[in-house]
Amino acid sequence: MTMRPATHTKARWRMLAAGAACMMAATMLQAQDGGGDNGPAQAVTIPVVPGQAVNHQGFAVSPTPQKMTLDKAGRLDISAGVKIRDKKKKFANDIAFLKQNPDGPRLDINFNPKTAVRKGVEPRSGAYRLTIDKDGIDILGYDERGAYYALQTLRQLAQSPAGAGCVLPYAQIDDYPDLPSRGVVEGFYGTPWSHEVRLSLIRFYGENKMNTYVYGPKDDPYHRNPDWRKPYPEEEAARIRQLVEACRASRTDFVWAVHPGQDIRWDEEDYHNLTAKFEHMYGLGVRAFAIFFDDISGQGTDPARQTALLNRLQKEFVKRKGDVAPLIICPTDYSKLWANGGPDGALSIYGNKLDPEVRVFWTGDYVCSNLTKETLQWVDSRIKRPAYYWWNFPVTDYARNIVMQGPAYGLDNTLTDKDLYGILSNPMEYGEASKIALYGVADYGWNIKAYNPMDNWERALTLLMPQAREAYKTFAIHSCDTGKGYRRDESWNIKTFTLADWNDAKASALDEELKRMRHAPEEIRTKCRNGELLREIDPWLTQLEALAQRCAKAIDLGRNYRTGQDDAKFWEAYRENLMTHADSTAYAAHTIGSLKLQPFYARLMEDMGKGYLDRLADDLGLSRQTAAATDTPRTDDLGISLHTDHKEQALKAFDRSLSTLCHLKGKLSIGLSQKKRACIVLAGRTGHGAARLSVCLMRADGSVIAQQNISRPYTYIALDSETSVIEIEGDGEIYEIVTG
Ligand code: LOG
Repeated sequence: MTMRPATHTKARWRMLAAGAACMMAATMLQAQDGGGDNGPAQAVTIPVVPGQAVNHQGFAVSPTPQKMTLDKAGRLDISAGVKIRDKKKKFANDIAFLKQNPDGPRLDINFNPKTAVRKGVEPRSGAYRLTIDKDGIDILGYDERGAYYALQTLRQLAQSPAGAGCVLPYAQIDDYPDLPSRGVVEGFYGTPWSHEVRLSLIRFYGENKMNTYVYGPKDDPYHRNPDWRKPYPEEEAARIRQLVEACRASRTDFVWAVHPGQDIRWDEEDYHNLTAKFEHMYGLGVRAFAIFFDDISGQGTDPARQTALLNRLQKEFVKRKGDVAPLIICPTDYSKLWANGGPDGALSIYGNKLDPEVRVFWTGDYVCSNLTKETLQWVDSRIKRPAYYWWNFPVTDYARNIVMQGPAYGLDNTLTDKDLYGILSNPMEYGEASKIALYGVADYGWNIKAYNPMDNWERALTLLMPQAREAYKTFAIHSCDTGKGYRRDESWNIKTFTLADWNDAKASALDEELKRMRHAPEEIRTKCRNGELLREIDPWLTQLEALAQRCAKAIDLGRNYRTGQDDAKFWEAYRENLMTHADSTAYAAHTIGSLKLQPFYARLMEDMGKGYLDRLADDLGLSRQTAAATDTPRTDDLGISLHTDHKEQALKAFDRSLSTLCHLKGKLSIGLSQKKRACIVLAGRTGHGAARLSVCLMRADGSVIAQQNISRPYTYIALDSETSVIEIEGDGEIYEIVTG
């Protein structure tokens, strides 16, 4: 697995965190940034998700059509089948969802740019008109893709809840995409998608009218250094051929990307290597190519050389072949963060010299950022063409502990194809789990003004897990934020609180959601029929349940705490609800609910812990701890002396903070320089189970007064006036020892 140089990544996070602040929505919420690469925690602003769920009356079409008139009074029943006339004989493989019946209502499928335009269909690839009335169904595409998209719309209507049994409303749908290109760039670091996942995604692209799939996984050695010059071995080559064929069936352009920049030599030999590789890919059926120069250093970054290479390839390869699409370039300056905006910068060089047909990728003001008018104006004026937006969402190669299930938002609703040529999402290495986000990107790129992120997300949940839709929603709503970098709203359905503003109604409301969270994993595991999706999200489901458990227990503890009764019972339950080292490690690897729920748990536990220690101190007549919990206590102030090989460790048992503890293995001798009435030991566990500790009280001359095992996590030891040494021995954690 390849990684970027650490310095690069570090610099990026600082900027990414800042980037999240410049977003568009009016309502913002505050969060503590995790600090990225251990940087200082800082407050960041996260915009809330715009839009809201809409009632589609049982007929939802994806992406949202430009113009759709449904007349639900009229119904065309096609349950007994339709008589299909596929005029151009292109759609035999696309009508499996329909029953055929020579006596049924007719379905005419045709496409032709001239006829279509004459009849008012928008003159662009993918446009169509779909008419359903008493005489039957008419599909007229501007091109083959348009007719194919009309079939997707028809399929969605027929499969909609209100169309179940194939009773269709009369309809006229005049539809076309806003942006020429919509789709996916498999351009992340990490394990590339499996062949099966790629095929499943390619079907998904077609079904949702995405027309572009750029193949450029950073960890495919034949895409990048070291092996970009070599042809794919036979097996891989056969798989690429299958992907190309699958894309053809989905009317999706398969674009093969090469990433030669890290070790390219600007000489004839490497030019020949590149064209030889292109020829090899052409032989596998590839008809569209991209060249990536992102994340490289050295001579490959030279924009004049890059420009000359692409221009020459346009002339000598693309044009000469005749059936190859214009090239796409990913600049080294792909983000405003470090792009040289001056007249001699890469972007201006492209603007002035690069063949105007070549498309230029752009990720925005930051590596992962929102799509804004400003960023496009900035880049477009330099590259002298509408940029091709590479959206680094929902990619998580910079936050691999996250599975992003939130809405696709942060996309300006006023843009047009004059501003950008297309939008491609760079997804997660979890292909099935990326579909939620892709469903949004497809919708946005098709109908920008109408794009409603929240409604789109709600529809995606229904589409992707119809058998356990609500459970999936419960999982997804708490799996949105990254914790660092490109921050996303999360858990917007709940209100958390602190011990200080405890409110029984809020506690019960939160309890309800926690109950749903506890049950969601089992429901998803038993009902979801997409095995691969299940496999991808499984570790996060486990964490969802664990997080819900500890939050619910923290609330229970809160109720208990507020009664102020039974210190021993409280500590036992409290200790049980602390995360063990193993818990924390598992949670760090598969993080969920990091924006609101985990902080809620942590804060509530910490506040209760502090309050509880204060209470114990009060009981023993001690002053409350006012110093910061992290300050190392001074034994003189405590009126004790410590005799142990590990004094630093031992002091953690006296710092009046439950967030630090002492792992005792051996003996700890506490000399009492002042007389004490009692001693309370708050014990934890060993690595394996209950702590095994014993205590011995001694006089100044070393004679033993009493000896006992510490059998409970909470142990109260009464001291008589002769006690001058308390000796604790054994194996276990000691959170705190309070003497007074
Ligand atoms: C890479 C991309 C990576 C993404 C998110 C581009 C053009 N290139 O910083 O491969 O998945 O960031 O980490 C990138 O975005 N570089």
